[in-house]
Amino acid sequence: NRRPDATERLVEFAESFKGQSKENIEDLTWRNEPVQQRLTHALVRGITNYIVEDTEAARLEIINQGGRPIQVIEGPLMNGMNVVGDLFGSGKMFLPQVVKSARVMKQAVAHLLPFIEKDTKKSGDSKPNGKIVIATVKGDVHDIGKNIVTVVLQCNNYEVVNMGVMVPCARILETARREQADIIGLSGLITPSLEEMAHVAKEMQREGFTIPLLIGGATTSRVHTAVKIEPHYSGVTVWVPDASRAVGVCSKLLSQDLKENYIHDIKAEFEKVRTQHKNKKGQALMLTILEARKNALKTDWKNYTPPEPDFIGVRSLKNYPLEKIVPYIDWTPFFQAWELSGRYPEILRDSIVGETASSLFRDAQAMLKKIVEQRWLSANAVYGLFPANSVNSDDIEIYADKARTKIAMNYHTLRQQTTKPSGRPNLGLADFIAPKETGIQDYIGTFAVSTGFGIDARVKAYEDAHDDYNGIILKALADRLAEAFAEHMHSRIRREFWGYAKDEALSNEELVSEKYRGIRPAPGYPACPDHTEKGPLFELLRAPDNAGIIVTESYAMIPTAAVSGFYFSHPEASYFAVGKVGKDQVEDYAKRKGWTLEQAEKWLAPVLSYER
Ligand code: B12
Repeated sequence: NRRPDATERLVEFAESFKGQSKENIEDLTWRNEPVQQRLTHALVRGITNYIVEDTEAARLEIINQGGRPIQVIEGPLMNGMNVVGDLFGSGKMFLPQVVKSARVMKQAVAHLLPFIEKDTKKSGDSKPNGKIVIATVKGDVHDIGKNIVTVVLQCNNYEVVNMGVMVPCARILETARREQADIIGLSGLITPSLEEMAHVAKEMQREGFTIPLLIGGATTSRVHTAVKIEPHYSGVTVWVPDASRAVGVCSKLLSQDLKENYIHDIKAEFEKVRTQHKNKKGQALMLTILEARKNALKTDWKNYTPPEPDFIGVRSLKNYPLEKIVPYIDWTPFFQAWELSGRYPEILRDSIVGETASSLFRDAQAMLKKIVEQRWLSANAVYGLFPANSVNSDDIEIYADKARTKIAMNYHTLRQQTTKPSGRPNLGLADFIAPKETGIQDYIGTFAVSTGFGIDARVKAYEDAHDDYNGIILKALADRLAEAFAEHMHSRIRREFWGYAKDEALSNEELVSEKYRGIRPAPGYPACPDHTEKGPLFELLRAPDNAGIIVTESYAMIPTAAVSGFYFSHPEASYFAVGKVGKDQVEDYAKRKGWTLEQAEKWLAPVLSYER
């Protein structure tokens, strides 16, 4: 069995890092330095304890010299933030520290605001570097990345209007006009957002915008931006891979001296990317869908009896104990969210990012303890086990009853179509379910889990307290818990509910490296790139009623910290990427789904092997 003391071991492990960081030994000699040095020290080190006191001292100093409250920001605070910016820019400071610096800055500004407002003299001469309207596009609910970018830009004296998530195009453009924005920034995490970004670019063109458009978020790419977005907009479009680059990009785009050359270079680069992309396309060797189906995985169904689940139907678990989920957390992506690269736990001892990672990990552990003990978040799951058979090579009929007479869901899957080295199959998920004509009784599992209930009020409280650092930690922890919950439920499915691996005993490392029997592909992941399958999946599970999880029009799930998908039990079932698909498969898929070709091409846009 899994180690019952896993949580304790984790906490112990975290404890062992305590005291290693310099922050823990409170050296207060910096308190004797002049106010500018104290402010810089507090900003660089992310210390909020004395910030109001020091900001007030700086304000009095400036007022006594006949100055104005705004000058505290323009002078001492910006001097301190410039040091932060330089250290970050030169790789000597990392994202978690910068977000902590921002927290210090925001608290200082909050203290000054009433004085600035009262300051009767005109305060017009303070100018930010530029104004950016930033939003997660319609249908998408992810905002960790966008919020990190917002904080980093604000630290560098940009005014950012952060519009939140699921923002329709018209509102983004309206806001940009009203606010006289210098730049628009779009963020998106799931592939349907890519289409929405192209739509925004088209609308910007139609409405006569000329300001730069920034594109960012996990699913975006240089190639997609060059091929699918940039050609629609004659203003400049820039793809920004991470937060650390956002400042450099904005400052170049808004600099009178650098702008022209920079825009010229970007446009030339996109042109090159498009040409390369076009040439590469012709080279990919594709099979027809019929040939690909002939080369499906050959399974010896005659000598295989699929395991029968312990029950058939849907069950839900509400308010699931978080302490049972915590040991299943995969920590590596938590550090990735903060742009700290390296695997957990080695990252904590890394020579470059180790100290920052350890400090972040300590803060995360402390919050996780509160999340669990004080029930900050609650977790719901809904899961179902059903009789199933594959039909016509690529569809999976999921039956409502044991007699297999009533179809509860028709699960449509896609098949790899690129030519494989000899002996390697062209996989489709349907290969892992016994074909109907074999007469073999096979089964499939379905699930949706979320650990995001209750998060909004907590995040808002942090944001109201100008504490993005903890707000982002909380969201990232909720996401970790969602994945951990999916992992935990999958393990219970294998060991109990489906029960085909009753004796399984894997460590968390073994679970993370998928050493178990069976898979749990999620719509949107490479084995099943079509997000729309979440529609019938949610109906089958009655996920909104049974677990309180819903899907948006772009098939993003709310709460954000959610995962949904299917369970396959076959020993040969493996994770794979469908890759690019040909027009013949898209036409066939459209027919199976009852779609027009246009609809199919819209939803499968990221995997089309051809230009629409
Ligand atoms: C962590 C994670 C999650 C978390 C949520 C993440 C979050 N809150 O953002 C959880 C576990 C909840 C999750 C769930 C799902 N996920 Co997920 N997830 C990831 C993962 C592993 C990392 C993403 C991440 O957090 N990165 C860290 C953040 C900080 O980076 P970021 O958002 O990209 O932002 C940075 C930059 O992009 C940039 N940036 C971002 N926005 C902007 C905007 C501007 C203007 C600028 C300048 C820059 C900028 O700066 C940021 C900071 O550096 C990726 C895989 C990967 N390696 O990317 C998959 C991935 C994003 N997920 C994916 C999918 C499919 C899903 C699910 C749909 C799966 C499912 N069926 O359950 C669900 C959807 C959840 C929902 N509510 O709808 C796919 C999306 C691809 C696709 N086909 O759509 C990915 C790419 C995995 C994959 N390879 O297939 N996921």
